[in-house]
Amino acid sequence: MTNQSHHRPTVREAFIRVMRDFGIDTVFGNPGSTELPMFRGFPHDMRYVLGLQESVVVGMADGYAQATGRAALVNLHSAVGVGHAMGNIFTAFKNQTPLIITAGQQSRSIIPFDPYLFSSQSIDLPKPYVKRACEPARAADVPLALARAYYIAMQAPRGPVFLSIPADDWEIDTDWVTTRSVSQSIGPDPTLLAKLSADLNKAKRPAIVTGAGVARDGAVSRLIKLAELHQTAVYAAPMSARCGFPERHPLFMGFLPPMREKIVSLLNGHDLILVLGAPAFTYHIEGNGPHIPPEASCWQIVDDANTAAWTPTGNSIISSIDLALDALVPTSAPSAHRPSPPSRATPPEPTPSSPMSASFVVQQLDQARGEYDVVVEEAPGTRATMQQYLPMNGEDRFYTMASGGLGWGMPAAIGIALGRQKLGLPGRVIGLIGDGSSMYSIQALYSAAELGLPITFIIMNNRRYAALQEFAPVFKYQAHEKPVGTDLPGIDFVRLSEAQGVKASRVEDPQQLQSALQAALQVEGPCLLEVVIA
Ligand SMILES: Cc1ncc(C[n+]2csc(CCOP(=O)(O)OP(=O)(O)O)c2C)c(N)n1
Ligand SMILES: [Mg+2]
Repeated sequence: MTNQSHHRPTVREAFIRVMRDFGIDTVFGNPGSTELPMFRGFPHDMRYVLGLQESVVVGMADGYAQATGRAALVNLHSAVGVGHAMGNIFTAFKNQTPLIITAGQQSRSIIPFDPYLFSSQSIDLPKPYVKRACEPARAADVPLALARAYYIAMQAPRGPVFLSIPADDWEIDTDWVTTRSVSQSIGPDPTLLAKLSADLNKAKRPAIVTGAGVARDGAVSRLIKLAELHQTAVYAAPMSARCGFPERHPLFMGFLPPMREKIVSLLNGHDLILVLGAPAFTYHIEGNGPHIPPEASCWQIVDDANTAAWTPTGNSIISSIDLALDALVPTSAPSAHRPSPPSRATPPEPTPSSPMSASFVVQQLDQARGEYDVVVEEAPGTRATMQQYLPMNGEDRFYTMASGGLGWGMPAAIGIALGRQKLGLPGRVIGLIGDGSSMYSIQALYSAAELGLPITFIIMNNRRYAALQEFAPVFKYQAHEKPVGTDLPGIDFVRLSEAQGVKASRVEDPQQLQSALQAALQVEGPCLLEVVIA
């Protein structure tokens, strides 16, 4: 991996060579004065992907990093750019997406005079939602800091790393950096794993709860093997951001909600619960009592030591999921015959109505979509409907955000499409986005048009924040009492889209939905379909 030249390089030259050594040929950014020196003489074989607001920049980079499995490089403008980006930096942290986020800083020579655009506490600003934040003490150390940022971003648990770079650093002489192989995965403790294996072999009715970590580690086919060997029921972890098991598999039992009592009742009857690549459990509302059925024991495998530490019950093994399953599958020998778990009930067939129901739209989308298409979802009120009518088929077919922060889905769809294009993967990206959610980073459409990627944005337009209205009774709202600030009438998504260069149409009539969906899935580049629902 090392490269040597005879002259002493500038910081810029050494930085770009570190990027090349790591295979980074794309920069996601929104530039300002303090970043201009970084990009002077920008290499012709590298690509700068412009986002018109920093939430878009980070969301695109997150999708790209997830699709390619490699850290993506982001460039932001000083404190203001980091501020705009912060919501999606939080999301990247929760998604465990490897990002190297660079931000320009004012020139070192004028920092004593609190200059315009100076970020006075540059490294504190993105904390605590980055794994490391650094402004190198010397200009010459910037390329070395980039290499360290890459290793940290890629180490389990993966996540964003922040690097603040003063504008006058780029021309300084430095030395070439020798990049190295640094391990990224964590292997399981063999003693604990043997104990888990023995417990699992003895269990009478085990269940597996699968989270985003399974897909992140490319371990879905290993998990299928383990589940089939043990005839375990498989549930998706609450709020899982990826598809950790094919949802039409006979062992798939459905989705756990983020509510303690409901999880306990759904898992009731299982004597061992093995949670893979997920917190046990992510809650959204208050709950009481036990976290798992009283007669069950719990095992967890996660790559995040912090999550393992707060888990309230059972034993946790800190490990990458692929390595843990590689060790667990060969020792699988269930001691008792286990009957196959009962198959899931099929949901009722939705009927066309005017206005259309979300379930009818999602079921029609299931019929229209292609075999290799990928769904990126950010439509909170449609999530449960999607889980019923739009089953996903494995680790690179479904993405949402793990954080709960809206404004990620539109740009992430673009980054995922770009990453899939780089890997030469087939299929379109379908962005299933709520009307409210889309507006947090609607400028993403401009980037989609610029890049000409095969993406179909489907805006589920119910003219409101339905999820919040539906959540209101949890906080003791009466049936007739609507929370303030939750209606969004009058947004014209067709014009918003066309104004940014993305073809768009609207459908209200259930009879026209199927043909509208098919047309929107066949457009050459990006397009948007506004679907008016009840
Ligand atoms: C950044 C951010 N701000 C506010 C919220 C709170 N929030 C959760 S769901 C929701 C409504 C989303 O509306 P929409 O996308 O139209 O989906 P719907 O609920 O109507 O299906 C809001 C505002 C959030 N999760 N993230
Ligand atoms: Mg809505």
